[in-house]
Amino acid sequence: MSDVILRERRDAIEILTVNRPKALNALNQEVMDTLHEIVGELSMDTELRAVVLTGSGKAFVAGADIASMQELHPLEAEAFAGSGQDMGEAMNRLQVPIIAAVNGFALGGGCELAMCCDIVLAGERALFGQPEVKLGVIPGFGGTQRLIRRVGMAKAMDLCLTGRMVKAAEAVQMGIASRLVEGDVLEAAIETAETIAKNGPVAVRLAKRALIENEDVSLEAGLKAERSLFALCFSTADQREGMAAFLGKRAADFTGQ
Ligand code: DAK
Repeated sequence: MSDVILRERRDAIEILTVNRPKALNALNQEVMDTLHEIVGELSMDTELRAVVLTGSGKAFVAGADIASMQELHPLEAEAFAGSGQDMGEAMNRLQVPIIAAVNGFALGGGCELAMCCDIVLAGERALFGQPEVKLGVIPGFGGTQRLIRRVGMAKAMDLCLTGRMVKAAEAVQMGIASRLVEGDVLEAAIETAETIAKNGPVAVRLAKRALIENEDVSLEAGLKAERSLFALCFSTADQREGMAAFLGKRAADFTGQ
């Protein structure tokens, strides 16, 4: 089994660590294929409640692997970008939330990978950026598109055209990251995952779906989808348990049914 992604299970939470610290966890084909495969495996895991994604050493992920991209033919580059984009879509389709613990550099493909996560926690040493133009290329794993949606055109242009890095506080203020964490960002991500794991499992999955699947639709279509997913909650034991527990002034014991 490849060790480019380390896996640790803590009850209902899976912790994934991109593990190529000598190359600042740069994404080569092996990392992307392994991550994609793991996400596929996790999609069948009914006990899973949340995933945490982080990097070994001083980087989250410092981008796509420049050494393995250097000699790409345009069609190979298209396939490489395609596999990165597919991996991102698989992360979005995973029903449970993925929390990025950004412990250091999140550049290029690393920033794009963080933006494929549902919650992005930025540690004090986190640095985000899309420096591809410095290498004579543009973001290829969805960076331009996900940035526009997260931060708007003006800021997306600034980041993609200058290639400058932004620190955690600015990344939060821009909307790339959800929250700045002082102290151990991985522990904060695990705590966030544990908080999510205590909530109604079906509701968490449906809330992620309501947000992800309707980002690009009209308000009217999004509200319609939300109504249907809200109604679906009322077919679950979790809804009955959650409301009964509240009214009975006790903690809910959700079964994920
Ligand atoms: N790829 C490969 N190796 C990398 C790397 C990367 N992205 N980033 C760092 N490394 C390696 C360095 O080469 C160095 O290796 P050794 O020399 O020790 O063998 C080691 O990691 C440590 O890096 P440094 O010595 O440079 O460490 P520093 O602390 O001094 O600097 C840094 C850290 C993050 C500022 C610096 O390493 C850096 O600027 N790295 C490159 C960051 C970057 O440009 N990232 C974006 C990569 S481009 C597309 C598909 C995808 C993409 C684009 C198009 N299509 C096909 C359309 C995506 C592109 C990218 O992500």
